[in-house]
Amino acid sequence: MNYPKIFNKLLLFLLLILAIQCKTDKQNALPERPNILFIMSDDHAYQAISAYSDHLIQTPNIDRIADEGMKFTNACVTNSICAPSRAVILTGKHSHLNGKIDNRFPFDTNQITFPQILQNNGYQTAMFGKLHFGNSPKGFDQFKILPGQGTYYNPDFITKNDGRINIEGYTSDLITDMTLDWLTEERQEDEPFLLMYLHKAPHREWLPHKRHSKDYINKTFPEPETLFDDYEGRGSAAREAEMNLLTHMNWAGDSKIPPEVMDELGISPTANWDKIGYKRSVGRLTPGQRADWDKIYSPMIEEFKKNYPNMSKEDLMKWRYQRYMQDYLGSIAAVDDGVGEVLDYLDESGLAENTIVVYTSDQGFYLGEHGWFDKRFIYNESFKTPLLVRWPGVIDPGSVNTQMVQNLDFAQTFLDVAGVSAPTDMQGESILPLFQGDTKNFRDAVYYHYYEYPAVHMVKRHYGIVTEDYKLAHFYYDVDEWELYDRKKDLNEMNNVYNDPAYADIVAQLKESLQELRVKYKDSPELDQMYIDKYKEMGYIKS
Ligand code: SGN
Ligand code: CA
Repeated sequence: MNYPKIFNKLLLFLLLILAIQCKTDKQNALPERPNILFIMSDDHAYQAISAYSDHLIQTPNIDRIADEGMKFTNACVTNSICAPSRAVILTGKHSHLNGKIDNRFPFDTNQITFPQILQNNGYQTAMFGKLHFGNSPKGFDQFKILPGQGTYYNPDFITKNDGRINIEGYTSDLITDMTLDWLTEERQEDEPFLLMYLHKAPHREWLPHKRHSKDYINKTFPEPETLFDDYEGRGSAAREAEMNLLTHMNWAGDSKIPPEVMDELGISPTANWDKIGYKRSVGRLTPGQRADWDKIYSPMIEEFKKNYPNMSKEDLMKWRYQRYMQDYLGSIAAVDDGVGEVLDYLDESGLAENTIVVYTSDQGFYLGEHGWFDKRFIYNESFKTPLLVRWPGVIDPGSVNTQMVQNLDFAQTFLDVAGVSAPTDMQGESILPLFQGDTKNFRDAVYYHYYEYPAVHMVKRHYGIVTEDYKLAHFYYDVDEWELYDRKKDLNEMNNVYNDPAYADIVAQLKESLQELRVKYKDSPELDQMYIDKYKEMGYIKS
């Protein structure tokens, strides 16, 4: 049919209006007061989530959140260590302001946290699993938390209603069960919820459940390119850190060589808590659990006894890497199972539609990169952290965001999605616009500051600035060293180009921006010194 041209134009115009309308509808019509399921594991490296990289492990359930939601590839923390990260998440403030600069300083419980605000605004709140500090988290209608680091088997829990209890079983499964029980038995139909489901795994000492260890103990994993890094391209902090798989990982506590076998082979402990670590973890098993454990671990120990006398340093490093991966990845498998069960429950109960699901870790972790385990550094594996978010109808399935989001942003993001205004002294930025695909006007640089030194693993104090392209860090206290990495050209951060004249302009610009960030976030040389002085007061360092 031949319409006059004016009709075609009119039709085009109407279609255009309709398209614009649909887009604004999607941006405006946010579901009101959605539920928030915040899942966090402890020390879960993004390298060990198949949505990020499938060379080590398949995590099909965690991947569902990425497939049905958004994967953040540049999510990072402000201070790569457990308790400080959690304090940043709860308060929405950097460590130097919330005061929990390291694992040892107390957390000031008079501070306002986002769960308290949500609770005051009609959210039902619950927390299960590892918090790491305190024994009565404020702002929760219900909680069962592990004391301190918690244990892998037969854990104690500090509970809101029944004091301290002990439960027999595998901790990751128990935390999942508590979470599911709360959803089925205690959740109020007429209130939105904030549910914090916090795994202890895969934190050291990496004890998998037997349903996983029986397979993982026989697997062989690809080695990272930098397993034998000599740190030549970096500064003294990398050389002096005590995180090396060969020289600092515990033989008994971590590699699960029983103390008496160490003695038999003449292996010296790598630290004075090496053998204690084994007694504390494997020593906790019930006789039945221990029999299952021995059945699975004995062949590995026998094989090692046979081979050890002829192993070179290089062989030992490779062996320790495999042993580490078998237990570390094996203990992630139960986390993935648990996430699957909880996601299934959300589907079956119809809650999935109106629930934001977040999966993250308190920081990243080294899986043999640069020869290391542990975290702490501003370098990628520890500075970055996994972040996957699903929100049906708001976040497009399978989307990817590369922006510099931080654990500092959770508090304001959750308050924003709940329609509650955040206290003005919170320091993050809501990432809600990023969920909706609006990537403009978001920060392009983040601030980082690590303090716990001298202490276990001996990672020197440092602060720095990170953009999508560069990373500039200043190591201080017992050194005064700067490092610059070109994040696009040097993916493994092997070459400190701080003194390369080609980067002189970049260094100057970044130093200026770093100073601006220090001022913006209210950090300063005076605060740096104050926290050093506090270490002296507490006897952590000698004056
Ligand atoms: C323990 C671990 C360390 C780890 C810290 C902090 N040693 O001290 O390896 O860095 O916790 O971890 S262990 O032999 O006791 O396992 S954090 O995740 O809590 O920050
Ligand atoms: Ca941790």
